[in-house]
Amino acid sequence: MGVDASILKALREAGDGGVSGAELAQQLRISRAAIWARIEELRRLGYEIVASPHQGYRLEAVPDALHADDLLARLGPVRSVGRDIRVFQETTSTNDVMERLARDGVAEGVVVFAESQTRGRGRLGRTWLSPPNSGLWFSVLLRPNLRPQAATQLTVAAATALVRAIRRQTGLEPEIKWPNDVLVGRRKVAGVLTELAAELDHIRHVILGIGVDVNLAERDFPEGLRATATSLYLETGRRCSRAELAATLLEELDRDYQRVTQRRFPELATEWEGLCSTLGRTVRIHLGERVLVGRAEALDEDGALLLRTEHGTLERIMGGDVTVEK
Ligand code: BT5
Repeated sequence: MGVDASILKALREAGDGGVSGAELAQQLRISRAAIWARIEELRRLGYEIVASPHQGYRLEAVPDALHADDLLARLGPVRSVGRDIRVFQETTSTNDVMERLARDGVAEGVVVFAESQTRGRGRLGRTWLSPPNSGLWFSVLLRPNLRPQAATQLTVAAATALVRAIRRQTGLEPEIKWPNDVLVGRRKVAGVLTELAAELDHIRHVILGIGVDVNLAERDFPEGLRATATSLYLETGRRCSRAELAATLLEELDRDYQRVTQRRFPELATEWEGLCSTLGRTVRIHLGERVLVGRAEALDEDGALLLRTEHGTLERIMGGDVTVEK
């Protein structure tokens, strides 16, 4: 952990009691002058750090911005996801940035956030709305030892982690719409884009792109999305700390990723099935030109949806667009 992350962590742990410059200097093994210089820099970034002769430094308020050091300081112990965090003010798409890092051979677990995306995307080249400073738009690089067909397990992991993190931070009860949507009150609040680089028999890397509408107001959504999309702010009436949610989300994602890599997918699938509003319903699935109608029955061991068609056959579905009929 870097110096700024360690300072923020110590300030947070000290709470109202504060922590003296001398204590910080001793903990971090740098001079008090160096601590003071870093505190000045953090203040410049918008952290309100008050200094008093008796209590030392106290963290009064944090900016509503994403900072890599702050996110690292908030994060509990993680095995892979979030070991390395990078934040950009603006990118085309965080998945593009990650693709370049992946090709450069960066280790798995790195996370790239952007405050805004100019070409955020969904599946099949669709557009993902990503206005500045109001959502979480990020990508995670994974290098699992899995067959390419099992990559859907990671979308399942991401959706489940999203539900738990949103629940922990807001008390809302989101639902999963297979394969990659997280809904609150039937409106989409988050989506997952899983991009894969693979050989025939093994995955080279997976980029999990995750978008969460956190503090978007009604006016932030274009007319065409207002009926189908929502934000955590619109659902709770309260602004949510993006940094806090991001840290929670990375912790939950790390946990579910371990379940996938340690071959504990059945456990994850059971949790997912309890959260998924698509199961047990009659659905229409558009797979390019093909349309299938049937009952969504369960997930198989790769994370594919098992659909009992109107003709009684069982089909394994890996992707596609779902409309719930009844
Ligand atoms: C998704 O695609 O739901 C995947 C979204 C993944 C976004 C993240 S953000 C970080 C990373 N970098 C990227 O460039 N992408 C990932 P799909 O199931 O195809 O849904 C796309 C559809 O959702 C669009 O056609 C719109 O109808 C709707 N939509 C677009 N922006 C939205 C938003 N912010 N909130 C809710 N719905 C949205």
